[in-house]
Amino acid sequence: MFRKTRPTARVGALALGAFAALALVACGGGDSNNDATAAPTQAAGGDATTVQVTLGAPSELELEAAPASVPAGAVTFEVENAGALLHELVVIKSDQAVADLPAANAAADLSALDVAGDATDIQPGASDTLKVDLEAGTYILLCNIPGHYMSMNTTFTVE
Ligand SMILES: [Cu+2]
Repeated sequence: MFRKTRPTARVGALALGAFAALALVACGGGDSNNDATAAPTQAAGGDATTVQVTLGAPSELELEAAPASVPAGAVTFEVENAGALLHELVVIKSDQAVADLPAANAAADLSALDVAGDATDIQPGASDTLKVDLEAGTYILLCNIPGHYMSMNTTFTVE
């Protein structure tokens, strides 16, 4: 039972030899590290731009986004709640000052605003992903948990 026969061992050795030969060809065929420098160009071809959004840090009622400006098109917001409270991300197309946004119950009145997308109910320590298609314009990213948006906001530009 389970006797290793020489033919099997020989096939294995041949396979290893072929693999090694392929690896050598791959290494000699070109510097694969060059692919990394080509990535930004590929992004223009349709891949979504990624924006990192941090909620609840460096202090609880703060919202940070990087980059703050992206090209129009598909945008993926990777949202992390680094705070101790429930937070959320709402993407609003508006060139108003945050203080001038229509408000209700200590929150922005989203029914009166142009909301491009949101990622709600993000628990402390949790993350969420929001994918939206954004046209050029000025946006406000904010957390609309009652009492939060006046300090948890940032301006975001789509060019
Ligand atoms: Cu919040």
